[in-house]
Amino acid sequence: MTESEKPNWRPMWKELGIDMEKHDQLLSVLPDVFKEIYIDAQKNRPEAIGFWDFVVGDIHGIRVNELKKAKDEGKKVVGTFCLYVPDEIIFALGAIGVGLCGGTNFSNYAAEDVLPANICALIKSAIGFGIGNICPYYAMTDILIGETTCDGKKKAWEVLSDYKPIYVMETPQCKSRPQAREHFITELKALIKKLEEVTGNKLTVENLKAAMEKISKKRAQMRRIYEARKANPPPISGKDALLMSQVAFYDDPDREIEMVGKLADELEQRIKDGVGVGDKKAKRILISGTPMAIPNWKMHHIIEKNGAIVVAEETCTGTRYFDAEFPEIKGDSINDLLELIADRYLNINCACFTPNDTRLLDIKQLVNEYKVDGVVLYTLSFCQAYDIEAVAFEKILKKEGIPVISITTDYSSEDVSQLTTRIEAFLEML
Ligand code: BJ8
Repeated sequence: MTESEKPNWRPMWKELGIDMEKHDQLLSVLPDVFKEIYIDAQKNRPEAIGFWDFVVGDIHGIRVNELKKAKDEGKKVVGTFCLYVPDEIIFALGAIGVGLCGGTNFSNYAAEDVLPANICALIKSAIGFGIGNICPYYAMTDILIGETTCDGKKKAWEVLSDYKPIYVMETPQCKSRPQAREHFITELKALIKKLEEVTGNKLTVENLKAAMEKISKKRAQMRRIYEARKANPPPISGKDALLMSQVAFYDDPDREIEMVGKLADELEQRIKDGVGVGDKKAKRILISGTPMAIPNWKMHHIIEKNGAIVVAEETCTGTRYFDAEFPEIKGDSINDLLELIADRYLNINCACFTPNDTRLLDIKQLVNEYKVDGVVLYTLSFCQAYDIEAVAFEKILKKEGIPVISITTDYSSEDVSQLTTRIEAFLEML
């Protein structure tokens, strides 16, 4: 669809109460940034990635319109901010889940009066989008689901509750203890009760199983993309793989299964044909740390602009999204299925939990499987959980002979030249 063929979405945005002046400013910048980073800076991209280019070009268009239509038909839209809130339950109850993490400092101005200056960029961005009425996805939500992962988020939900209906799910802090599983299942049941009230639908073994199968299929297709990235040269850039993952948070799961599947087919064919992005000698980088919500493409761009290729991300916009899986979707009761869900979700290794040694094991496994030359430990400023783990992980990885660099940054572009210098030196050292 060309620019002139695009439907006029402005009446929809106005109807949603979007701050049009700010929204226009945002949409006047984003396409240029995207063009610079994705279209102009990359060569030999897979053809199927055109779908994602389109999605970003129409970021507040077709998908928002789909949500609007679904709402007109009585469906509810549920906004989430963390992988620990199971999409399976949301979709089983006939609602639509959309990930709302913010990846740009554009919305910070709206959060400045309600949040301290020294808070993680992801929280500031997400809260700014919510209360500044800039994001149509927020405007579409009937309820937001927060969670008690990091302290910043916990307190941010209190702020957000003045503007939007929000329900907070309590995630256990010591997830490896046996009682954590029990506690998480109790919390899942409370979430179900809340969402049943909101949607007017009842959770059944059948609808939960169907949703588990659907969301699993989506994760399985994403896993294929990552499998393909193990090839040398990788058939897709880190930037394009990141984009695929970022869009998966808010797109329709059925369409994702289809489109990610098509992309995976193409990547597998490219590997057979010996087609890749970059050359075989390019340094292979693993990024590990805090999630990169759309449009946070900064780190990948710096690394790939300097001739290396990001081959995997140990992040929630990377392997943590799809790594853990149900062994088999079977059970005769909701309880049986919730046990499967709890086990799958408690297997996500986020720094908000203690102990979290399994994350280090994941990093080492990825280094081996993806033949990684160097690890970038990526932390958003003021994210204490990931920052503290980065200090320990850097020491351990270095001791084991794995080259590593620790980067703490935010969404601004002020440190780009400084980061570029550090990455260039790191790549040279590899
Ligand atoms: S499962 S990583 S999505 S909590 S970067 S807001 S932790 S101060 S996003 Fe996360 Fe769930 Fe964990 Fe993943 Fe806080 Fe850190 Fe900010 Fe973070």
